[in-house]
Amino acid sequence: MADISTNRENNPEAFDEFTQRTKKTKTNHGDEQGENGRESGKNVLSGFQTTTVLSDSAREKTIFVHGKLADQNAVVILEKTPIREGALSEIFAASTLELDMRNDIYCTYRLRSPPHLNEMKATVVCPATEKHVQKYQRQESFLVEETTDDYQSITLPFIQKQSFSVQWVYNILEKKAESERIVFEDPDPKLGFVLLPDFKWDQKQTDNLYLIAITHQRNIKSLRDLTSEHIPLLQNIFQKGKEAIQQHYSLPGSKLRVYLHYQPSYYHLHVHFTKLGYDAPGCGVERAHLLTDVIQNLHSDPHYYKTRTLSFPLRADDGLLAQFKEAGKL
Ligand code: M7G
Repeated sequence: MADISTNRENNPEAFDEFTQRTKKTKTNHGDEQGENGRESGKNVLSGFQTTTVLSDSAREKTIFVHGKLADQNAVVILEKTPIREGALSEIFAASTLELDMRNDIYCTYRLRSPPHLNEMKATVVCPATEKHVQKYQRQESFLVEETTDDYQSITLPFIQKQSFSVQWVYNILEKKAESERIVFEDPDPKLGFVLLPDFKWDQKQTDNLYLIAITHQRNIKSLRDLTSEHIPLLQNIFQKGKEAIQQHYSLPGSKLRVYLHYQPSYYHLHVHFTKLGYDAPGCGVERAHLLTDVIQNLHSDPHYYKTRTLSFPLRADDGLLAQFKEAGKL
């Protein structure tokens, strides 16, 4: 794998250069649609040079690519977007059809729909750190059981040194990015949060609805930090988050899966809201903790998450896994 030396933390100028370049593109074309890389007109990916395919899935219709964008390390994720029911009549009326095979009552065709009905979602991380490249690389996982002592002696020192930057989270809270995407905000500094679409969701249909609620409190890293003192915050997120989703997307709470990840990738407390039935990445039992269970557990034991052994999966080349192995825990 290519050497990953640039990142936002150790090379802010490089990050700024990419941001400036994309901002300039917006101005030049006067057709701005949103944040970095989302502007129409100019293709900021035209010079992307692929180094490796990190993973792909024919079933999910996704490919994760590592490469270079203007000499900086970048990860690009391409994903074919779902077919919307509302687009069906146009797809049937305006596409061309080429017969692949016919057998009795069975036919398959190549259907070429008009380009606007055949979009891909492209997510760009640039400059990407080595940790981003690892995150998106297909890898074997191992389940780790973390005692409270393990958390203090292994996990906490590791995440204090090596976790992803949460600058993007602060940008959202300070309205420096994605402000137009905010669905709901409770500005209370203790109980408040911002609810907005997760960047995995293209917002074209609610089948794969995915929002995140980010707390205004900045000192809660993860589930491990929660105590009964946070119950009002968690209840507030649960109640108001569900109400806002009902209002904006007409989906009742009974259609939502509301949970926290342990371990998260970003150590600033946030809650995931996904549509029940959507097999969202990371919604499996080994990583997702239902918010209702979390609240109940804290009711029954104020220090539940401070004292319990918690299990979670780690990918083969995760530095944290190496630390657990070194400590003879695996
Ligand atoms: P997580 O549990 O910390 O990690 O969740 P995960 O990515 O391994 O699930 C963080 C969530 O924030 C994920 O669902 C990400 O897709 C989402 N996310 C990450 N970033 C960098 C952004 C961003 O810049 N904007 C938005 N809206 N969502 C993001």
